[in-house]
Amino acid sequence: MATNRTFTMLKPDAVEKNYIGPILEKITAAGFKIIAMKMTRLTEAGAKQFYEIHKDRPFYNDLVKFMTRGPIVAAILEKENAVADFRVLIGATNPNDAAEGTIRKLYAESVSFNAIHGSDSDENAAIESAFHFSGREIFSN
Ligand code: IDP
Ligand code: MG
Repeated sequence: MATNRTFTMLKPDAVEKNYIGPILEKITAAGFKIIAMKMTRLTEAGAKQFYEIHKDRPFYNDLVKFMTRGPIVAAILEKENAVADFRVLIGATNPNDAAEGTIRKLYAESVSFNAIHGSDSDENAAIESAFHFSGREIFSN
């Protein structure tokens, strides 16, 4: 069966709280294979570009400020049905609405500071992956 890919970032709040290990454990235990990964920090211009789709939303400036306040961990994940299965694993955007056992339920503090990103489509997974990784940083079979 064909595998496909999604893109994730462990956001600054998760890195600050030392949740990199537990979150990666949840991701790999759920069957996702890490095929690219780095710790990095978004610039203001980078965060604005990454979240450009939200530029007219009231929370846009706060989101850019949050996403640039410290390091993130970016990764590309491979699994059958990766995009949809990963959205289930991370849970709803607002951790108050997230299902028990999801990463946001366990590790997010609020809708603004919600620990983790997951792509919402195959197309965006490809765009977001290319934003962070060059071809030779991606290790797939
Ligand atoms: P998603 O991350 O679950 O796909 P989006 O609607 O794409 O959610 O929003 C992107 C990010 O913007 C969220 O993960 C969260 O960090 C932030 N965000 C979304 N909605 C709100 C809000 O109502 N208030 C503050 N921040 C928000
Ligand atoms: Mg989204």
